[in-house]
Amino acid sequence: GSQNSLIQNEKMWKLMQSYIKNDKETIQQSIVNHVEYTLAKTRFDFSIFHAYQAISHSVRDRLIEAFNDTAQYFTHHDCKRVYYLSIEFLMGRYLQNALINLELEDNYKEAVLELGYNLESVYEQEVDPALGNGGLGRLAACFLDSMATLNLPAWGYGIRYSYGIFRQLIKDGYQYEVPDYWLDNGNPWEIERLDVNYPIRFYGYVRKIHENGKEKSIWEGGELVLARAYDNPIPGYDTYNTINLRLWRSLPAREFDFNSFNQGDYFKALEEREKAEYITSVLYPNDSNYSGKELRLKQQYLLVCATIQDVIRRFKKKKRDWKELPEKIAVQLNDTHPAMAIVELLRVLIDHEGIEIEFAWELVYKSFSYTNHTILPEALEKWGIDLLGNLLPRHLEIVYIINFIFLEKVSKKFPNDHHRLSSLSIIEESNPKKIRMANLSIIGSHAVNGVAEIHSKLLTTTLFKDFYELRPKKFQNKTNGVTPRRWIRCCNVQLAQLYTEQLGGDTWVTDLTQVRCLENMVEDPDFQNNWQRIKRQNKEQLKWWVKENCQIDINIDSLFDVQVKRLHEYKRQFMNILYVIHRYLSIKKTPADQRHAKFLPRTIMFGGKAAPGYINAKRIIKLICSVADKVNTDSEIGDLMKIVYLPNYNVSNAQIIIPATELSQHISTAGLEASGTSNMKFVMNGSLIIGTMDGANVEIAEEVGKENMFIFGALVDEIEGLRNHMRNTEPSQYFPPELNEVLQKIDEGFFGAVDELRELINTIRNRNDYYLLGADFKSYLEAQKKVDECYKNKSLWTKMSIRNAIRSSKFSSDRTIQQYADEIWGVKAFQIPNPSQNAR
Ligand code: GP0
Repeated sequence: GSQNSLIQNEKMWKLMQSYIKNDKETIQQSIVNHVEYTLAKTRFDFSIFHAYQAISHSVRDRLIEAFNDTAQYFTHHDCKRVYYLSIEFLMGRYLQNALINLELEDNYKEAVLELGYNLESVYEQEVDPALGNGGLGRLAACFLDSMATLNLPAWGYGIRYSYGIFRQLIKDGYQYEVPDYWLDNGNPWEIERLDVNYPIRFYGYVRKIHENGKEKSIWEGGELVLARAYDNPIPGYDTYNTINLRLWRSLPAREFDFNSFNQGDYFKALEEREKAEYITSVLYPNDSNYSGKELRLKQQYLLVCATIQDVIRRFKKKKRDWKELPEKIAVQLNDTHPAMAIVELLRVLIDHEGIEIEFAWELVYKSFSYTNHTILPEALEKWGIDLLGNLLPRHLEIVYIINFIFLEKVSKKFPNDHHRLSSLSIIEESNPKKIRMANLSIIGSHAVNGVAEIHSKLLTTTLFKDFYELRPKKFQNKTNGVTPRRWIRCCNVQLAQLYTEQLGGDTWVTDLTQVRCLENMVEDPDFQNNWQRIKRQNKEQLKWWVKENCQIDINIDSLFDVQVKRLHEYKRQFMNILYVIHRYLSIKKTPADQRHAKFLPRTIMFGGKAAPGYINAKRIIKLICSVADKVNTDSEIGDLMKIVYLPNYNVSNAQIIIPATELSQHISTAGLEASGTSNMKFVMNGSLIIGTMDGANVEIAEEVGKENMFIFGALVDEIEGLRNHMRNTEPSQYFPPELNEVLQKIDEGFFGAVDELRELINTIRNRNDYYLLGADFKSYLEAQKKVDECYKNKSLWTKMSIRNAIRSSKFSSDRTIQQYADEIWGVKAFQIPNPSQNAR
């Protein structure tokens, strides 16, 4: 009865320690208790790994109280919510980030030290959760941090893969892929929701019935699996708000298939059930590349179907009219991977809730918005209708209906314009026909955005031109950003300290524009010295990392030159290594006694994973490693030049690499890198950029000034002309002589591995230099020359470095997310009260 539960409630309040205290003793007690009661280890003898586990559990306790209160607060205020749907979340390690956001790092440091461990070493115990490929997945992670920090009622939804992106080993210059079973030692950062399970159907058929003169569709048969929720608390900074990343895992459905069990083949029947677990086993390791596998579509639909059920359940908790749906929810699609959510929501509204299709459609597109992350044709998702219709028969029907209604409207506005109609259609009239997920996403959304000015512009003038002409107001730009919590405060503690000292407080962590005030320190010799000291210490740290992981000694006084990102031809790591070869040959041609006068020592570092099936990307790795072998063992070169392949580039080693970098390379063919986000991280950490006018580089140049960067290469408007020229000209005739010389050396077998390296250089020699290395090489050489000139002048370089960092505030993901909130989602902040003021 109600009285009973009231009494119970009162007792509960008394029992609950609301907000555990955070003094040193309480922290130590909670750690030691977890050693004993959670890990069942003795508190008198536990390893550093157990220390990590116990510490994480004690942090988890603190996260959970804020997490529960935040959820309750949002429900109580019935706020409009944002759902960020992404097939990838590249979170990186949690412990340090959680402590910093909870502002508990110092307390834990002290507490843990007295228990015999150094907190920094404890951080190293954590696996790197890598449920993403690269930029797109890491963007989603930065966005969660900003949404929590900005107190937005937001949740992320994704997939809890058992295997994240593979671990990369480099052996004899080749990439090997090792499975990343990251859950081996459990995961203290997640909360398994045994009670949150949704059924997911695949295959089957659609049965039509007639009710009150209307046709109704019933999707039945096929196979059922369950999606189970795993919640990952995401704390904001300088707020108690802690939001949620809900990840789905597939499990066998509880309903027995009595038939197969009764057929007597008990083991066969169990085997069938076990298959369900496989759906969310592995993250697809292709970056910016569509592979068209059925299992991938199953993953996408599982994410979408479970999420929509969860969203609708939450919406229905309160009795209200369906017309309120777009006022209560905003669903953001991170690329087209979760785009079936549009069809799924529509299906539920018409088939289950009995809503008229026109009205249901209005609710859907008002609720959805879509972010595009690339214009590369090979990345655009197009599902064959056979595959899609087989797995999701009702969805295919609905896609046809949406398309029909849409094209009707278009042909009224543009009569007899067949070209336009076929480019706007969701169906590509190829053989077999295909569903274009981008078209579906645009039609089903009220807002579509690119991720940098230049990219958004290209969307409206090329890829989505016809859609733009139809609905210009739908198209927006939201320039990407990165979180200053992880990418300054966590990874560059010294720089953060310097900022805090100079600005008299740490509010810059949530308002990065404040660091612009340091403009007047650029000329200050003390400040410059501090700046150089910090960079040097970060370089020292990377030197040790390289020693340990690559067995190479690098020269701390050399220029640290870094290109770390997924291997892709459009990113042109190939052009970088071709330049490195040229530099090497030039040193060799110079008389030994003049070399040190003519060349500045450089350490050139590469890092990044190649998709397992991407042959040219793997050949580029081989070339880099072959050149590294040659150069690093050449006694004439000494420490004038070292080349390093940093293995297994991931979030946690990015946190070491980026703060130590002095020059970073972002050299994609103009128009092809949608934004780039590591460029922002590098600039924030005082690295200079050598780069093309592409993606966010363009806006970085606007902010920090072109004179503080090394910009080179063809502009986006010149690309088409250059490509035509390339196709019509003998390469050796327009390639600069420096490039021809380098290619010839490779061709001669100077770096070994002749056969495969020849295949690689032929990709640019046979009039198919699609990414225009030949056209940009000359200006790349010139930009490199300027780099050397500037680096010679230490104080000039330092000033440029400072200017880059303090003018980078635009690229905080707080700015990005505030724009999404205001201009796309229409959501407001709801901050939970400080619990110390919270009279319960
Ligand atoms: C774009 F299409 N990106 C895709 C994809 O499948 N995966 C992916 O990571 C990236 C872009 O290449 C980017 O330019 C961009 O900044 C990022 O998405 C986030 O918008 C660099 O990683």
